[in-house]
Amino acid sequence: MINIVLFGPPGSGKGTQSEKLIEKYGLIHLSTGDILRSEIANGTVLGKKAKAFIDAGELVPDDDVKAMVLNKFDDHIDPKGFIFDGFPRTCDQARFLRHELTDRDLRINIMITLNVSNDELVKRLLKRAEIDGRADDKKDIIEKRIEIYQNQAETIAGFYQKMQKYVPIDGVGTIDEIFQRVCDAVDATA
Ligand code: B4P
Repeated sequence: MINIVLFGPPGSGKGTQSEKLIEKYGLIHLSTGDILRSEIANGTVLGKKAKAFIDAGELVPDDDVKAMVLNKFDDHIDPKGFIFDGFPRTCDQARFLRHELTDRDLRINIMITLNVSNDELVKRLLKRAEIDGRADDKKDIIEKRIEIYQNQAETIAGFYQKMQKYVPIDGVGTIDEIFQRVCDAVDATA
């Protein structure tokens, strides 16, 4: 069983690399961003609450995200493992994940951080905005999301460094080049 945390700033390619990892390793994809967007599309109570935070480039409150993860988690205790994409994003979420995994006799094998320069992130997300029209992919909101990420990044990296699970990866290059780097890191944990 492999459990992977995929971390990185907005637009670093977490979702993109997750799709390829799922295909290769047969893992369950747990993307808090995707779940939140689906809650919004379905007009649920959580979706209505989350929309205001996401559109403003802010993080959705920890308690809402944790409850949502717990639901998804218990639906799929898959022997092959999980990709936690965009989760945890705060220290509270990181502690919660460790606690819930330990309770189930599971653990994180590796935490991968995709490193990409701010200029490249803005460029990618503005390009995505042209295709997807996501409300949070506007220049000022993107900059705010990057700033929020940077405020949390060191603490989260430190959390996984202490557990000897932290692996930073250069997130610039072709999607396949980055995927090869990610796979090398994952395979090295096996
Ligand atoms: P997320 O859905 O996690 O998305 P993201 O950070 O915007 O993007 P990601 O890194 O997945 O980039 P992608 O592969 O799409 O978060 C959205 C919002 O939800 C957050 O701001 C927050 O409000 C909320 N949220 C989510 N999780 C939360 C949590 N745990 N707690 C609280 N709030 C939470 O790539 C971006 C673009 O780049 C794509 O267009 C892609 O095609 C392109 N791209 C990818 N790799 C590339 C490459 N190598 N070269 C060029 N372009 C590339």
